[in-house]
Amino acid sequence: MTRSVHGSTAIGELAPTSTVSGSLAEDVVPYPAAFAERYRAAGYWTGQTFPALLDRAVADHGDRTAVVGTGPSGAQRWTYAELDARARGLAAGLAERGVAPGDRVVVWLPNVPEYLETVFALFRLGALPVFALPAHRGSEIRYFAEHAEAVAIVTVARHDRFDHAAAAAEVAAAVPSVRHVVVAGGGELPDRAVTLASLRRTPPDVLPGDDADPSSVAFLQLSGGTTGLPKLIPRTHDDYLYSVRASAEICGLSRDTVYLAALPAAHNFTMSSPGLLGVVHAGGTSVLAPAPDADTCFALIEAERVTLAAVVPPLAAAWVQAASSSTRDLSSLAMLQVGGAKCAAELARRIPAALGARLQQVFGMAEGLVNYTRDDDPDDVVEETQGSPISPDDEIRVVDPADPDEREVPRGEVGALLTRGPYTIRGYYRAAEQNAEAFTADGFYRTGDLVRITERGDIVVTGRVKEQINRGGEKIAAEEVENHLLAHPDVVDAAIVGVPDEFLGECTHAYVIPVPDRDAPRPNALRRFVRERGVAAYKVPDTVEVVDAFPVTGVGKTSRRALRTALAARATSSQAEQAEETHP
Ligand code: AMP
Ligand code: DBH
Repeated sequence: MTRSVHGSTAIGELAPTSTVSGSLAEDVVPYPAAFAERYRAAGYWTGQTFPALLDRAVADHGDRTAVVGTGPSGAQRWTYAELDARARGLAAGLAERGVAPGDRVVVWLPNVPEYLETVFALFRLGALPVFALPAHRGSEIRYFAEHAEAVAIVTVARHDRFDHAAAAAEVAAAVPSVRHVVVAGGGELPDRAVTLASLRRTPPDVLPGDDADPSSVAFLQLSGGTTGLPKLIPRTHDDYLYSVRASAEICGLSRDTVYLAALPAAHNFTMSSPGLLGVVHAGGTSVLAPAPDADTCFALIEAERVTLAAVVPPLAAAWVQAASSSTRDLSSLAMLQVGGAKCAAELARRIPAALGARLQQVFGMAEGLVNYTRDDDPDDVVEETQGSPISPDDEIRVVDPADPDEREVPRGEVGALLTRGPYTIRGYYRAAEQNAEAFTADGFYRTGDLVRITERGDIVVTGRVKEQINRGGEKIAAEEVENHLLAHPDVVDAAIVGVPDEFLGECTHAYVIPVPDRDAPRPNALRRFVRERGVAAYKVPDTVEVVDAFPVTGVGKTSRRALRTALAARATSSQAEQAEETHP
């Protein structure tokens, strides 16, 4: 008998069923039964779980190096067997502290080997990691902890001149569900925090996560978001591991792969496209870069004979530049993946010669759909498109964004991208209201991206319809930053827009309307105000301008489009002025 995982839910019906395990049932929109059956029948969903993924790596490659990196206790190099032993030991210690299957745990770690230890410990326990980025600060961590009712936060002491442990302890004091702060590494710990090492116990042979339901949610990933606060993305074992295995195959991973994690480990790109988990699937080695700069990463590529690395476009540009004067041996690097934001064709063309590596463009999203250019694609496709989907069952619709009925545009024309498929979520976590906007009635995710499809079937990203700024691959929801500015007592209104930037692709500009008859706040003071509210540095507006009024739309809403147009016009005219100065 097959396991009845999605009960009798009809296609398109969004009501959750009781079949998603544990307390998550009301919080998650499951795949409708007919789709789940189809994805199983097609062989995409195999019933594999995260603990089983590691089991297989240990069985097949136990003595091979799984992870290389520098953690709080120095340089580390662990085999698959060692990684698993650590993860089991930590799982046992967390269980002893009362962390139970289904519990949510915020993982707030930089690129240290303990990241993998922690993530697999939580999988072994059946607890759900909530993936925060190292750049996040107190206000974001607090929101994740509150929204997911997390029971613990796992972090480091000081990193990047910031005391993560102290910030985590503050969140724990403010959020009643958070009972534990676990710190990888030693040093002075805040009250209530314990070290990760002190938790390790002799594990039992079987841990609760070892028989997890493969259709249940395994973790919560973050969305860059378009609304006031980032949304949490529930991913199941079945759907995510399908995307990982298929990505590993598309990218030709093997046990000889040495993958450099240059971007944050918790980023969906680094984790799964094919990323750290693809490497575990293939039995290869992951090298965790403590920082993404060319000096750090080129040294690691040389020392570890790295074959594959993944970066965002501004980083690719910096590496291309640095390569011309670097004496490092980069000859092992066979492929550089570029994704997270649009890679300009000029940059794409320079990569192979500058780095001696093939380029792969990757257009993905934590919600699901991932597109790759393929190894046998012609050069112009690799340079000028963002590739094609992983799965034959990724459904793509390109629709007229102005049409309330969302009718498809003719092939080749630009439209808004909607998608549905075997590893794309059907809804955000605990977000009924946002789900009504972000998903169609028949379960397509509205990506917010503007794309066109080439004759050959490749996707070209041309822009977006969502209120989000892509600052070199780091996504910023305009509304979230506006809300921080609005908290300032001298501000009556604020609007954030993206402005073109040569290096980052886009940076942020804030328009602020001050309270009348008071001294207008200074731009730098407003930037500091936002930073001191405890948000990731990349969200602090790059520039701030105090104005009397915004343009408004017909219905009286602030028109970000009009603000962008005004800003673009000003940039063009000032460039024209500069051009006149240099070429009279
Ligand atoms: P998130 O939903 O926060 O995971 O961010 C995913 C978004 O990043 C996509 O919807 C795109 O807007 C953007 N993105 C990712 N990769 C690319 C790429 N290669 N080219 C253009 N945009 C990209
Ligand atoms: O930007 C992204 O979110 C992203 C980019 C490349 C992603 O989630 C992915 C690959 O899986």
